[in-house]
Amino acid sequence: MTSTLATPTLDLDRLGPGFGAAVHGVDLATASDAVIAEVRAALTAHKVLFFPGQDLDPDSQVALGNRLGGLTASHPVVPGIDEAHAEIYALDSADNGFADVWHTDVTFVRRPPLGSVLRAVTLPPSGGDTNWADLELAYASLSAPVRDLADRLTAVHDGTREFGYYLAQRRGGEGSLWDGERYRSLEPVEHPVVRVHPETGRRSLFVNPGFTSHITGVSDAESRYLLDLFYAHLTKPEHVVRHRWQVGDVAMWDNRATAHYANRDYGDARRVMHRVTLRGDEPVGVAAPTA
Ligand SMILES: O=C(O)CCC(=O)C(=O)O
Ligand SMILES: [Fe+2]
Repeated sequence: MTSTLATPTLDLDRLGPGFGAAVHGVDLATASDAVIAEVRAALTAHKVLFFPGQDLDPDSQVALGNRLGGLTASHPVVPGIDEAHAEIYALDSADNGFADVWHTDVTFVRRPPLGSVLRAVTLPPSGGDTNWADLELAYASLSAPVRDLADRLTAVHDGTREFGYYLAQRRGGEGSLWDGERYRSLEPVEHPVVRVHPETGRRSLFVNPGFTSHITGVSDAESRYLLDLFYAHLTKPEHVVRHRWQVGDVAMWDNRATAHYANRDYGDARRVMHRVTLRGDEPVGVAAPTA
C-alpha cells in the first residue's frame, strides 16, 4: 500500500482563495490522530476552519484542544465555566459577554494563544454571525512603502479597557493561572506590528482595535492615524469571511494571523459560546535589515 492511500484527506470547501474553509465529514470528538493532524495542518493553511454539525460538550471540547496542541487557562483574568473546565471561556450575552470589537484573542499578554476553538452552545433565532479578517492578506495588500513602514513599528497591547472591569469587581477571585503566571493585574505588553508566522514565515498586520493601545516611538496623532489606517484596511470586506452559526458548529482559527468580530444584532435574545485557546508563542517581527 502506498502512503497516499494511508493518508486521510479532509473534505474542504474553501470560502476564499487563501482564507477560510468548511470541513465536512469529520467528527471532532472521535477523529483519528491522523485526521487531527490534518486538521491542525489545515488550520495553519486556511487560518479559519468551520466544522458544521458537531456534537461536542465541555469535556470533548477540552479533549480536542489538548489533541490540537495543548490548552491555556480560559483567560488571564476570567475563570473557566466551572472547576472541572478551567480551560473553557464562556461568552454569554446574559452576562454581558459580547465580542463586537475587532480583536485577536488575548494579545495583551507576552505569548498570545496560537489558536482558538469556539463552539456555539445557545444561539439567537437569527443574527450573531461572526466575522474573521485575514491579517496576512491585509499585510500583503498594503502598498509596498506602507508595508515597509509597518515592518519597523512596535505596538503596545493592553487588556485593561476590555477586561479591567473584571479585576476591578474582583470577579476573577485569585485570577487564572495563565502560562504559569497568576494574573492579578493586566500590564501592557509590546508586540511587533508585523508578525512573522512561526510555521509559514508569512507576515501579518498584527494590530487590533480591541487590545492595541498605541504604536511606540511616534506621536499620539501619528499612532492614531496609523492604527485607523491599519484597522480600516484589515477589515475591508475582501479580507473578511462571515459565519452564520448553527448550534453544534465549531470554528477554529489561527490566532497568529487573524482577527474576529461577533455581530451584536440580536436584541435581548440569548447567545452563548464556549471557547478554548491553544498555547502560543511570543510574536516575532521582521528582522531589522543589517547594514
Ligand atoms: O462570540 C463569538 O462569535 C466570538 C467570541 C470571541 O471573540 C472569542 O470566542 O474569542
Ligand atoms: Fe475573541
